[in-house]
Amino acid sequence: MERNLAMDLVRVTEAAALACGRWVGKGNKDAADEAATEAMRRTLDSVEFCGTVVIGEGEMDEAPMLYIGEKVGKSCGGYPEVDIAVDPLEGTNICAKGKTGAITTIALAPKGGFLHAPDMYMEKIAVGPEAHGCIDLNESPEENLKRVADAKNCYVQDLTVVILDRPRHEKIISEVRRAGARIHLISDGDVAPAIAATVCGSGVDMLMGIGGAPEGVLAAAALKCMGGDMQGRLVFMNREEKTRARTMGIEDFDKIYTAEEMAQGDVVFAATGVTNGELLHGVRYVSGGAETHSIVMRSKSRTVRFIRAQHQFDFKPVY
Ligand code: VTB
Ligand code: MG
Ligand code: MG
Repeated sequence: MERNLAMDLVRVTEAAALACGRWVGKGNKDAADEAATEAMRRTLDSVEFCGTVVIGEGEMDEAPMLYIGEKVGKSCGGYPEVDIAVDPLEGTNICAKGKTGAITTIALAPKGGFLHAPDMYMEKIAVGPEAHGCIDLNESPEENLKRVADAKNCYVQDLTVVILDRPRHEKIISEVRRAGARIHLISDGDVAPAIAATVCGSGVDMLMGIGGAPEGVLAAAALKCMGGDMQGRLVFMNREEKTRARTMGIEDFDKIYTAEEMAQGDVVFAATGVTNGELLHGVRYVSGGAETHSIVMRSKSRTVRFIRAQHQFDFKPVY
């Protein structure tokens, strides 16, 4: 994978954001998700690689597009073989309600690079480069906060932790509060805040709590490119989930995965904002077109690009 596919991938997330941007606030999360998925699927086929979706919209029988195992990309003759992880619209509810933090996202790894995370929960902790090596899912929130504050040379009271606002997080929320840190409770969408934790000045220092496992792998790809640190541990709700995980090659159910273990090799990550968030601006409509704001990066070079693009609808395929 000598070619840098980053620019190709950001065009894919831009197209998805422009497509679902039309559905912001319209109360229809499925239509928004479908629009993003369709645009992503269509634009992926113009990219010169031979991709296989390993994290996607579900199994073939439940997802018409970008299902696990689906081949994407221009063709397989001579192009690099890669694995693809997508969440065409991360934060479907956010988009439907016009709230903050929805993004479109994709990541790419050499064949076999991504943890094949089933659609289940994952406990996560993520921080930026300054606190690399300081986090441990086996430690209490208080201990993790202390270590991160030390590493960042700041007070625990001044750290901001993003946590999904869910009853399952009651304990972690009260522990973080007891430790004295600030919390930003979000309704959905924990990929963008994990990445925001690695961006100096974003206002986010840490992500903690339980969210989707596929999204955990996407976040891991991004954090690896940015030198951030992340740990994830699968959370099994029942026996079926364990059976399913086993069929996907997961043997140690208690394993704590590092970002490096979830996204191995030379990975590329791209995301575009759909609604405004701590990491990215949402799609903004202007005279004759729209503006998008994206982040795109590659682990090999650790180059992180923020891209503001102006799209003229008269000169583009219809979105
Ligand atoms: C969602 C979604 C997040 O985790 O909350 C999901 O908004 C799982 O949590 O972005 P619930 O089942 O409680 O909704 C994420 O998908 C991402 O990890
Ligand atoms: Mg999705
Ligand atoms: Mg999602």
